[in-house]
Amino acid sequence: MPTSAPTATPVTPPTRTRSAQAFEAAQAVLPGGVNSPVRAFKSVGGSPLFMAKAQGAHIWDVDGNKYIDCIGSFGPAILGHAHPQVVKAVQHVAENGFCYGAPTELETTLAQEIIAAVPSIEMVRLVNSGTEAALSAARLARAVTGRQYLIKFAGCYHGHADAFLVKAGSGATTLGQPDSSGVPVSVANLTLTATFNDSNSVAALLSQYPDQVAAILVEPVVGNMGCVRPKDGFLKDLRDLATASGAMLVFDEVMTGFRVAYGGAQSLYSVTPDVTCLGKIIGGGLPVGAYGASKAIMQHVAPAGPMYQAGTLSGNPMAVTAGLETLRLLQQPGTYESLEANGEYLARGLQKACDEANIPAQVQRVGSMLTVFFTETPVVDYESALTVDRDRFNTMFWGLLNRGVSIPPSPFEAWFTSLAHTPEVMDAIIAAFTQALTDS
Ligand code: HOZ
Repeated sequence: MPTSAPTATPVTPPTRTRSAQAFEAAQAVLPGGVNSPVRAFKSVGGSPLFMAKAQGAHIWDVDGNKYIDCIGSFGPAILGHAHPQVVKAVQHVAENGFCYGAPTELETTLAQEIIAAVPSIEMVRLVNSGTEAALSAARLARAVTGRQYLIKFAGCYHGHADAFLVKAGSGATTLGQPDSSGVPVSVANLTLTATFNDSNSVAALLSQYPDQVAAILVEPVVGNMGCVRPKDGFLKDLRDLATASGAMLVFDEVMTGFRVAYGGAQSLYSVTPDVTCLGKIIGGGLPVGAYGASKAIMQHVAPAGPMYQAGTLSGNPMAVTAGLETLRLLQQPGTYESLEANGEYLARGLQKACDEANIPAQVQRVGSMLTVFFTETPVVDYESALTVDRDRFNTMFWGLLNRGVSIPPSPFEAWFTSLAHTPEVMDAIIAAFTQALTDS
């Protein structure tokens, strides 16, 4: 029974006329009015907010309303928005031209930083997005092994390449389109799906397709069906299964790289994949991706080897500079301790609020990634993620937004907090959440 359930305090939504007008205009020229489906409010209803600026832990919409931002651009904004040192560095390089179609020394420096941080990487290729990183990693695994099949996990999302839009999480699940139209059946048939946190499901596929699986791809901490932790031993089991079967283990650390620990989930859980995908934080908010592995594996990539992959804007000076400056700031002592302590404080506060209101919820968190799942069942895989109470989520989403807190418009996304999310900011989120629990 509730011990100290808060009294309901109705809230008056702020004016969002200009956002509504902006959405109207956008819908005429952009499919669904957005450039990425996860930004749409299709599953929560209403029009998306159009944003004007962001600073630190806060973001402002075009109507001038201020929100605490718990989206963090879906991952990159780990320092908080518009960190002055990053802004200054990007301004400085911009004055020398935006991109050259020729190599720069900056790219080598970023590669050196990544290699020093991420245990599995001895050599890295910079690309422009997490999608590019994942599709290149799959091609690399196929090139090295000479095999065709991929194993992914239901509810994991590795960007929007054809091979991965099979039981995909993130916006694909939010919109009820985990298998996309337009993906050739012959391509989709090469992607086998296993159950996250169930290594037996992987073992079964490997024995069903002996010597045919090129890669086992996994988000080592899932962010794309909401935040789902790996059970003890699960990642190690994947490592052992990959080694025994000759498949490559690919960690998609686009979200978790430099987020759950400086060296990513592989350093947090001490499991070394063959190939690692990165993105988000390593571009400091500008478009970037990367994939890396041992030198022996990466020597297969053109022009060193026969696997072709290329990009006009890959390694452009602005994105590389934003990434480099971000990594340098993350190296300051206490960074990850602070992200952990403040993340834990937030998660405890949110769980306590649900418990006291007698509302079934699982607040799941790793470091500064977190999801509130409104369900009685701990979420360990896709099936359990789908048990969430979507109506309650929608009420919470609007309750928070109307009280000045912006979270992803989907129950199947992680919230991302930053170094700018101080305990005072967390208190404000918890207070808004506690009040929002009384909404109906
Ligand atoms: N993985 C991100 C959200 N789950 C991608 C963001 C996007 O698709 O725009």
